[in-house]
Amino acid sequence: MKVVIITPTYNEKGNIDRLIPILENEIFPKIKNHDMNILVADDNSPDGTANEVKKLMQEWKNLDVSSGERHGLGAAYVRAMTYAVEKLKADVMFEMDADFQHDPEKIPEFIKKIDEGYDMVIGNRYSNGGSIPKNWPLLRKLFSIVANLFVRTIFMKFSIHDWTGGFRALKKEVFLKEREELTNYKGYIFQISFLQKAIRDGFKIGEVPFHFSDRALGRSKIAPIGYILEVFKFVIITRIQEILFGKFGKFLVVGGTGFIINWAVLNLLFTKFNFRPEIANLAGAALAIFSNYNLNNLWTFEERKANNLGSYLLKMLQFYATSSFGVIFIQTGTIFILGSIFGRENRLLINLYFIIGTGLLLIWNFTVYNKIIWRKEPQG
Ligand SMILES: Nc1nc2c(ncn2[C@@H]2O[C@H](COP(=O)(O)OP(=O)(O)OP(=O)(O)O)[C@@H](O)[C@H]2O)c(=O)[nH]1
Ligand SMILES: [Mg+2]
Repeated sequence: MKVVIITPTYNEKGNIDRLIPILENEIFPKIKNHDMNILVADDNSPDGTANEVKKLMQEWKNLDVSSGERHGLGAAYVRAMTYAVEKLKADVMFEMDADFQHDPEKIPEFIKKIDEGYDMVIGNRYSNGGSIPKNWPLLRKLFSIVANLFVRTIFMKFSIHDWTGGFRALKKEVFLKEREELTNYKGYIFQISFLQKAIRDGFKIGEVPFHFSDRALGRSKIAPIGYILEVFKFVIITRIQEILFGKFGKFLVVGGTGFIINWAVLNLLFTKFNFRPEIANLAGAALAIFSNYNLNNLWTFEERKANNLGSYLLKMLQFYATSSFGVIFIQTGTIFILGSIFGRENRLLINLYFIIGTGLLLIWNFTVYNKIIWRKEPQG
């Protein structure tokens, strides 16, 4: 397997001078079964980092540099990973900072995880023995921890602890699949975005805990306030899109078609066939629930749909029961409770109760559909 360690640099001359010999002389000899290489992703650093690398390239044939204009960390990674895959024929790539915050001694552990079948392996600073620098100011520690907790919570992905770090190993397939979209994330946000897309597409993610040291030499390139805002915006927007264009969005569309069916049948039976409106509505609602059930089964929960007649009928029974319970106890119950507290005189208030009740009904229905009727079967 050809492994390329990509290290992005902007004015890291003093660090890269030390990092390369350490990798070449101390780390690579320990890794016997893989072809180890280094690619420095430099953005025309004014301190001459690239020239330094070129000098070292005369000594080591497995060392290369990808130079370009500075458009941010993410842009540098996309450029260098493209070079690594297309020119160097890499099978596996590493992301690793040049400033010794990422302990090179950990590289074999990442490779072991890749060998075990993980597609992307994430360095983890927040659990199982991973840590951040003790001497960091409290505010920086707090930000680092809170930001990662925030991402995990909003994405509801608690099993992955470190979203913002840049010590990672990944198979080339992960990069090739996500490359197109990643060109939109040019700065540090590249890291969260890459991981989120890899998870979304079902790649297998592993973690390696490590101690994140303080920067050895040189200056930090990150602009904290801008980055915090970017993280916040990315995570919130991505989550809303996931919800609206995911199962919940489909569920809402199905609900909308049910509403139209209910309304159309009520009007048809009432005006053309002289049914009593109550009976016409019950017929419309029953048909709407039937249609909702089938659309949810075939579309919203497509990959968990009933696979035989027994399960189709059982799910349908559960669906009718859930829907009726929701309308009677959740939606109507909300209107009753709010009416008892705030009064029933005002039409505007009644409509407000209806909207709140319907909102709760939607949450109730979706939760039962998702967690009970069409629950994910445990894997394995
Ligand atoms: N090519 C390139 N590399 C960059 C850019 N910005 C940062 N880097 C490199 O990316 C790595 C991480 O950046 P750092 O500035 O160390 O960010 P940080 O680790 O969050 O901050 P510190 O803890 O202060 O070091 C370093 O090796 C930087 O030289 C960039 O725009 N282009
Ligand atoms: Mg750093």
